[in-house]
Formats: sequence, C-alpha cells, structure tokens
Amino acid sequence: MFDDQMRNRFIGSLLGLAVGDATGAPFEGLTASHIYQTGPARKLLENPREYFFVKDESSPTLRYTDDTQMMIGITETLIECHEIQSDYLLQRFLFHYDPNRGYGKGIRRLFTKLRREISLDEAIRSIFPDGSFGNGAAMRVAPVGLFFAFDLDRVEAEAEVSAKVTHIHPLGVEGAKLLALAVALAATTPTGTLRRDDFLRQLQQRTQTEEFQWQLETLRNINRDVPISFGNGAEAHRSVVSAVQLFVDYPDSFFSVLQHSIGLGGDTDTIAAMACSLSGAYLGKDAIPPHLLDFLENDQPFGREGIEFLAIRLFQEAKLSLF
Ligand code: F2R
Ligand code: MG
Ligand code: MG
Repeated sequence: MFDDQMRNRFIGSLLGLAVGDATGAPFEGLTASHIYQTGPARKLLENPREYFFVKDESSPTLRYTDDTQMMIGITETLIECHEIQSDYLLQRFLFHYDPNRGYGKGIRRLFTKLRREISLDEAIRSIFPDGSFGNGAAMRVAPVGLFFAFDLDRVEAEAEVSAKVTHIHPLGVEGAKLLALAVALAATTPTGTLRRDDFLRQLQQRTQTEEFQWQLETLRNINRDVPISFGNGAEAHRSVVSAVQLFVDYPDSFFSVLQHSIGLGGDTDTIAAMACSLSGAYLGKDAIPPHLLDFLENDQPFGREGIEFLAIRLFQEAKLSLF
C-alpha cells in the first residue's frame, strides 16, 4: 500500500501543484484568447524561458504563489499532528503569509484583521457574511487527499476542517472536499488504469451542492471533444470541476494537463495547481517535465528540494499513522 510508487506519487502531487502554480502564475487574469495569441500555451511551455521565468539571467526561476505556500502549511500540519488541527494550521498559514505571493483579496483582509485580535469567526464573517466561496481552500488541499488516501470518509472530514480555517461558505468547503477526494482517488488508482466514469461517479456520489452535482453529471456525459468548460474563475464552483476535467481528459500526460490549464485563461495558476496535483498523484514525479521542474525556485527551506522533502516526510508520517 505505502510502497515506493506511492512515495513517488506524494512527491509528484506536491511538486506538480507547485509547478502548475508557478507556470500558471504569469498568465493569471488574462483571457484565453490573449494567451492563445501570445502562445498558444503549448509553445509557451516548450520554450518557458521567455514567458515564465522571473527575469534574472544568472538564475532563471519559476516562482510559485499563495497556492503552494498554503499547501506547505497544510503539509506541515499533517506531518506534525497527523490530522488537521485548525489552530495549528492557522498559525502555519500566518507564519508563511507573504503579501507578495498573490493572495486572494479576502484572505489578505482576513490575515490583516487577525493581527488585531478579533476572533477567527468574526473576522471571516466581516469579509463575506456567508463566508468565502473562493477556490483557496481547494487549491491547497492536495496533502489531505494524499495523507488519508485509503480512507475517503476521513479525506472528506479533514478537508472540511482544513477549508473552514478560512472558507466557511458551502461551495468553498465542498470545492476543497471534492479536490481532496480526487487527489485520493488519483493517488490510489494504478497508473494506466483510470476509468473516467468510475472516477467521476465516485466524486459525484460524495458531493451535495446542486452546483457541483450538475457540473459532474455533465462532465460524465461528455468526452474531451465537446468544448464545454466549467469556468476559469477564482470561485470554487468556477474552477474545481474544470481542474478535474483537465485531469480526466488527459490522464496520461502531465504536460497536456498543464498546457490546457493555462490555455483556459483566467485563474491559470490555481487551475494548473489543482489539475497538476491530480496528474502528479496519478503519474508520479517523473511525469513532470524536467525543463520546468528544474527551474522551480529552490531557496531553502521551502523551494523545490524543500517541497520534495516535505512530500517524503508526509509519506513517512502517513505510513506511520496507520500503525
Ligand atoms: N487573488 C489571486 N489573484 C489576484 C491577482 C494576484 C496578482 N497577480 C498579484 O500578484 O497580486 N489569486 C489567489 O486567489 C485565489 C484564491 O482565493 P481565496 O484564497 O479563495 O481568496 P478569497 O478572497 O476568499 O476568494 C477569492 C475571490 O472570490 C470572490 N468571492 C469569494 N467569496 C465570495 C462571496 N461570498 N461573495 C462574493 N465574492 C466572493 C471574491 O472576488 C474573492 O476575492 C486563487 O486564484 C489564488 O491564486
Ligand atoms: Mg495563486
Ligand atoms: Mg489563482
């Protein structure tokens, strides 16, 4: 169960998330047609130096954003606590918070307010009274799907706790549960055997909101030749199923998942982060193109090698937590 292949999938998922985030980030907010006219995305990715790397000839770098930074906080929490403890997770989010990493508006306001000693619930509701339905809880949740991969009920429960630290709107929470479940299923399906409809049916059975129900139902009834998109926005219900769609439509190619994530336009870093965390969980680290992975920022302790180290620790602790 927890063998070398699984270890490789943990690494593939977390590094995949970071590579997707960092390559999508320069295009976040642009329209699909703008990206097409500049690229298209396949060409951009084949020759990333000009479009993706932070301009520093001495050390070209792909720089990740809030998606990866918050994933690191979740990974650390699971390594330390073997479950999501809300207080611990919030402290890790605040420790890593860097306003230059492109955080969502609501999150920036939330973290600023928390410094003024009001309660978490009061702070959350003062921004969006019903809570945020942003995709921020889903973009960071992959480690939960990996850690509890063989227990889908636990995946759902822990993903919910992780979401509610910042996102209490039912769509924000369900987006996180859905993505964590998808990561768990991807990580436990033998490579080369993914059955599209089985995968989507299992997700649909575990979703409640009408919004995610109709999207998954529609996705089950189309194939990748049908040009239906489930959105490219920063809202959970306008991006999470899009990421799932990209993974099930291109299960055997990390590069294609990434290319089509960027080609969608809009919230490119986050859609790529979510879709590539699925692809990496299914295909493992070796599927990530080295001409991108080698240039992921590598400042210690939380660069490329640091994320790989965290993924290995997460794997080891997941194995330990079973005994
Ligand atoms: N915020 C960004 N990108 C903006 C540009 C960044 C720029 N390049 C830079 O460098 O500064 N990206 C990140 O935000 C998304 C994740 O957002 P999260 O964490 O869910 O935050 P938030 O603010 O809670 O929600 C995002 C937006 O969704 C809308 N929204 C959410 N709940 C709402 C509600 N109840 N009512 C109305 N609107 C709601 C708002 O527009 C929020 O700002 C990722 O893309 C990540 O990469
Ligand atoms: Mg981001
Ligand atoms: Mg984004």
